[in-house]
Amino acid sequence: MYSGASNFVTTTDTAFAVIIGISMIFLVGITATMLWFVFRYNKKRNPVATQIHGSNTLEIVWTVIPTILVLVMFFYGWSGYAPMNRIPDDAMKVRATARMWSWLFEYENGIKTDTLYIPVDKAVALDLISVDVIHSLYIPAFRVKEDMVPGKTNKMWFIGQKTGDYELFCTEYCGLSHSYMFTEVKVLPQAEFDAWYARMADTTLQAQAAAANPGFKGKQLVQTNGCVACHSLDGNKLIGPTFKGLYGAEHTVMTGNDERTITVDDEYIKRSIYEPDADVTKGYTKGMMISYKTQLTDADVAEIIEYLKTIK
Ligand code: HEC
Ligand SMILES: [Cu+2]
Repeated sequence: MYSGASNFVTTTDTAFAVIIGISMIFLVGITATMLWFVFRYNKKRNPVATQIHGSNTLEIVWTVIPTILVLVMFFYGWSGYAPMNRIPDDAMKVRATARMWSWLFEYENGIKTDTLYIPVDKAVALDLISVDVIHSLYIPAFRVKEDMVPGKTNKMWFIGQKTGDYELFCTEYCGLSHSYMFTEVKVLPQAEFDAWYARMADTTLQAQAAAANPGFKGKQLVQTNGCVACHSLDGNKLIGPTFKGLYGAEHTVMTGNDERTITVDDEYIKRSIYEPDADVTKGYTKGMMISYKTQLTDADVAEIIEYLKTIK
């Protein structure tokens, strides 16, 4: 509690402390009264019950005190919640996209990542997009959480006040691999963030890295498009077949109602990405993978193929 990781920690934790405090007073008070009554008014000690009819004082007391307590809780809740809806004008904008089952963060200069990098002590505003079902973005350490609803752009903002890595995950049960929807927020010192931001946007640097490592660009595409939520790189079977050793492997697939054996080559991979349901790999479910026709160009697919060749 009160870690100060974001600007909303103190108000949220205070609201919780107040509510828990009031609840504890009632828990202890009511339990003690009950025990006292069992002792004082049992049949042996108090054989004849007393009937009480009406008491204005009592009624006023049990109306006014709870009303005040509820208003106190409301006050702390509201004063913590209201600022969450007032996004500062100078906030850095990031578009956060959720899909089954991964995250994508897009910055104003076009950078795309699967991890949220932010500078310390700077307001960051997220546009929350979902491309399929309802997800919910939650950063526990920052005390922020907001649903991501298809067709609607919800917003969220915060200031990361301490450098470090924090968990970010989906809290809306969104299907089979919901538990894979986690990533990190990396809060960096401003200078380090600026360096990262410039490096990621530097096309010459990116091109050099790509030339030095075959599959470099494809690897980025596979990460930012969330393929690894369903396809492992280490041979494990997830929702889809593993990418390990995929290129050149012989697979049995269902094409319509026909079973046939194919060799995984460029053409097959391209077809699998653009029309996943055309050939369904045996042992896997049709309709799980969406078509990436509108999201990945032919050039992107070629990069992905280069990358898949490297995972042996
Ligand atoms: C929601 C889960 C999911 C995501 C995300 C996903 N896939 Fe798939 N993928 C599957 C499933 C399930 C299959 C097997 C059934 C089929 O062929 O449609 C599959 C099949 C494939 C195949 C054929 C594999 C084989 O062994 O025959 C390739 C290639 C492929 N996916 C590539 C990708 C790429 C590249 C991405 C990211 C751009 C991606 N997938 C994203 C679930 C997913
Ligand atoms: Cu989700």
